[in-house]
Amino acid sequence: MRAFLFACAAALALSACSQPPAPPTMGPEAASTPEPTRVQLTVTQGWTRATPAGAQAAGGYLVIENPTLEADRLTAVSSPRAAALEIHEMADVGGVMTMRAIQGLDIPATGQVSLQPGGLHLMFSGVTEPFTAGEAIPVALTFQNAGVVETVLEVRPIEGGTPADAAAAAQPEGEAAVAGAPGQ
Ligand SMILES: [Cu+2]
Repeated sequence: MRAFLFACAAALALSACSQPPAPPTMGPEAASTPEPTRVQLTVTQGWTRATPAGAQAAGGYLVIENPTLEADRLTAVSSPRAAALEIHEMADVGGVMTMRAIQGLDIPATGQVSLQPGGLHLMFSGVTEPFTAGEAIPVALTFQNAGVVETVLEVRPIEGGTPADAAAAAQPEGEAAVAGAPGQ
C-alpha cells in the first residue's frame, strides 16, 4: 500500500496520476459532457400539404415526444395562418370514418403521440392565404406541464408525401394514430 501511494505520488509529480484538476481552458464542447441531458417534451416532424386555391381547410401532422416521467396533456393549438386550429380524431360513426374535434390530447409519460394522415391530426380552418410548398407554417401547442411549444409545419406538395403517408391513407381503419409505432 505504502509502495503504491509512493508510486502514485511520484506519478502525480509527472502529472500522470488519476483525477487531475480540469484544465480551465476547454472549449465549449466540454460543457455538454458532464451535465445530464435536459429531459423535456418535444414536437418534431411537423408537416402539412399545400392547399389548392380556394381551399380553406388543411390537416397538420407532427410527432409529440414526452421523455419525462410525468404525463402531459395538449390543451390548445393555434396558428397565425388560420382562423381556427383544432385537434381532430378519426371516429367510426355507423361504419363511416369521420373526423371530429377533441378538446385535449393526453401525452403519456415516456411516450409519444403521432399525428398523421388517417389518424389524429391538426385541422386548420379559415385558411386565407394558401399554403405553398416549401414554406413553413408556424404552430403553437399549449401543454399542461410543458407550457407553450412552438414549431413549424413544412409544407409538402399536394401530390406525394411520404411512404408512411400513403400507407396511412390506404388503411381502411384509423389504426395509424396508435402511439409507440416504430420510428421511420
Ligand atoms: Cu380534421
